[in-house]
Amino acid sequence: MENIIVRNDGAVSEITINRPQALNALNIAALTELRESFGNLPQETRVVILTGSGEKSFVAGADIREMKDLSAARARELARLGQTTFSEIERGRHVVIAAVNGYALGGGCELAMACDIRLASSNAKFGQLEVGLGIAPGFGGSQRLPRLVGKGYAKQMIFTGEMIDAAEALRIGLVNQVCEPAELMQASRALAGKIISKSFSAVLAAKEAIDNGLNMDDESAFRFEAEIFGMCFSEDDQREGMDAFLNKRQPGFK
Ligand code: DAK
Repeated sequence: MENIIVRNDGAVSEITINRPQALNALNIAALTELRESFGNLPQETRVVILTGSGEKSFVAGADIREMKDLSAARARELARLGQTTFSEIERGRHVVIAAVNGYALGGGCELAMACDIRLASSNAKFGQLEVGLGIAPGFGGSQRLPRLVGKGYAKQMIFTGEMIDAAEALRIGLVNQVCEPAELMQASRALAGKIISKSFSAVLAAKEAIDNGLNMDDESAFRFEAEIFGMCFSEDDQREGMDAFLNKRQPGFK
């Protein structure tokens, strides 16, 4: 692949968007490869750490040079490709940690928001800059940002097109943690390590309950949670986890 680097290490895979000449902006080729790289992860991958190459940028948005001359039909195609790729990342059977190592702008901010958890380096900058280019967010930003930070702040970010820094992103709940740039990958790997030490079937069940439940009314969401909870009892990990606790030993999950 030309624009994406994949490194697999047991249950953890690292996917790096690698277009440093354009601050890792996503063109159609990079988006297509990104989709393929998630689709082709090895069976044993449980957690994916997604980052950008270099120390300056995670993803500086969709590739403006490529987008500029798109016809309306190609723009719709691009939007569908971006939306499908991001939805597959969000709904896939992996936990995805965005290690935001610099600019996360436009489509880059939207990509980070499609991940399950976001860690940021202290030099990271976030923004939905689209209105300055004469467009509205097209890769899910108008939907995911208000769900993460609330409608008021999301509207402020989208309507002004201003960037916010990592400290502000932490304050409003857009990121989970801020680290020194040199420690970002180490912190992401440590978090991945904690997740893979637990029952993965239970982690995925919880992911499904959280993601689907957020789009339901309370009554339906609680019923859905009960369904998911019940399904855990048909997994070996439930018996193993509880037996290990009662016998004062460490669980050996599947
Ligand atoms: N696209 C293409 N090239 C980019 C780029 C981008 N988004 N961002 C940076 N680059 C390129 C620059 O053109 C420059 O290339 P050369 O001139 O060296 O050839 C190189 O990366 C280095 O950038 P700068 O020289 O500008 O670096 P600075 O440190 O001075 O500034 C910056 C860094 C991140 C502040 C600046 O590059 C910048 O403002 N970049 C643009 C950020 C931006 O506006 N991003 C949001 C893009 S809008 C949709 C589909 C998708 C979307 C919406 C709708 N539909 C189809 C419905 C998504 C939209 C977006 O993501």
